[in-house]
Amino acid sequence: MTERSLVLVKPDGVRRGLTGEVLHRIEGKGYELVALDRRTVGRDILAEHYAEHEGKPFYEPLVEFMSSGPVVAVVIEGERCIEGFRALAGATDPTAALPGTIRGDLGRDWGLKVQQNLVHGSDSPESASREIAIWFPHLA
Ligand code: DAT
Ligand code: MG
Repeated sequence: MTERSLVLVKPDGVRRGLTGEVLHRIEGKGYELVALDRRTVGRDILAEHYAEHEGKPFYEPLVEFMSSGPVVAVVIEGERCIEGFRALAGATDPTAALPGTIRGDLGRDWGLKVQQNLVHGSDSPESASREIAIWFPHLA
């Protein structure tokens, strides 16, 4: 079934000039770029986006990091693209992420409190529609 997913190139990815590389891998895989916007977001948007993680030990540093610079928000589309992008991204911990994945090829541990792992991708159809409504209300 054709579905949509919300992808973010996180501040570390934008800062390192890896936005094009991430988009290249998404397009190479055959997914479409439906919407794309670079923006710097504050706590309000991030609190909504990361609601499931509120109260966890990494939550505060995560919100701090995600608001530290611009992100590039992207809506992608294609058959099973939610699962497909998660496979492209690799495991959450960039040190453990397999080579061949975005995080495995381009990410590493920088010794900071939060894992700076370059990208976000929705993890289910429910998360995807919830997150697309936050970042691109006109597409919801
Ligand atoms: P993912 O981004 O792979 O979906 P997640 O939703 O579990 O992972 O967590 C959201 C982000 O929070 C993740 O990209 C990096 C950070 N994070 C998750 N678990 C962490 C941990 N144990 N220590 C530090 N940061 C963590
Ligand atoms: Mg997640």
